[in-house]
Amino acid sequence: MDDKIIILESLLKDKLGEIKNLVELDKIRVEFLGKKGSVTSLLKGMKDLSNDERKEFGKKVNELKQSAAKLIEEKTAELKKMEIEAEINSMPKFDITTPVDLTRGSYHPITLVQRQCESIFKSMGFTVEDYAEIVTDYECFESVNIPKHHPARDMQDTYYLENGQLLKSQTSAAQNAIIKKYGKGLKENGVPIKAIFPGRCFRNEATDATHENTFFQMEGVMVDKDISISNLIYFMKTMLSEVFRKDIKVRLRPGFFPFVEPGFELDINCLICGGEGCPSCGHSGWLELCPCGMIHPEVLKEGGVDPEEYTGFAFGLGLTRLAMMKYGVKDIRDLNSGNLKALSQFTDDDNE
Ligand code: FA5
Repeated sequence: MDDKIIILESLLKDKLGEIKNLVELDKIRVEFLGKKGSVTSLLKGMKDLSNDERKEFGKKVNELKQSAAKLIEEKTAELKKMEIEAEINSMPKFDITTPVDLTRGSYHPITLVQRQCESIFKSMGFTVEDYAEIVTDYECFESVNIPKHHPARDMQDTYYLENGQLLKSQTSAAQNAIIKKYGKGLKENGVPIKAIFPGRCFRNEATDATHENTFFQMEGVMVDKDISISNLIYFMKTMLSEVFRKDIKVRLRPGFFPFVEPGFELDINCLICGGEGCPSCGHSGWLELCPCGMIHPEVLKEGGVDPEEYTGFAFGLGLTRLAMMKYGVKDIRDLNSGNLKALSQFTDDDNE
């Protein structure tokens, strides 16, 4: 009987030396220590032994059980350690000393034209203002002379939140706040209101080569005594000649916006087709770029400025379309595509 104990112990050691993983180890555990395992079955042969022999043999079988359990426990720890090391070795290596590729980042073309326009207007004494993207109905429409149910709202369907707020459909949503903010300085110190406010706009409309549901505009306002259409035209001309640095054809035609009177559409001759007509300009040869006009007296009044004493102009430049024209991007949707290969080819040479 003792021989059987010695043989089993050496067999267990041999098998433990060969196995490579925890699944195999578990099979061996069951084979030796399970209810029907070899160690347990040793006890079955004890019935033929005398009392003293049975006592002695039972003690030895228990010792074998304990030593087998210990050997299996040690093997379990060894195999777990090996598995963790193998997992670590299979992970991609991160080398903190690898040099950073500084050439990767680049400014988005819309950021480039926005910065350029900001610097042009700053050099002409305008401040640059930031404004919210989520606004109230009052800010976006009512404060700029578009009361509830006014048909002009149909041209600017947008996205509404459950609390009644909305994603601004035009940067004109900031006009009232800007006029209020700087109106005090105008009245008390005679400092003209001169501000631009670029921002992201949203419209619930079908997209095509010149229309996106998310796009950028840059609004500008100037209010002072004796501001006229001549001032408006001067600033528009200066802005366009600085942005393009070459002669470009523009046209000014009447346009209706409830917050200006008179109102104009300023169109740019399509720089993609040279005015011949193509999908980028809706085959008309012209692209609506920067509607503008003289601020409506009601809008000045709503901002706390007396329209009898002061006048002003406002414009709403389509920054995304400006980026299209400046960089020759044929389809506006490419600008929101996130395609880094396409978007990283533009430089900020103009923003020195
Ligand atoms: C307006 O949004 C007026 N708030 C502009 C304005 C401001 C007029 C101040 C007078 C005084 P309009 O909806 O036309 O107007 O948009 C202005 C410009 O934003 C357009 O000429 C165009 O360049 C750009 N734009 C409008 N809708 C889209 C669109 N879906 N995708 C890309 N650009 C757009």
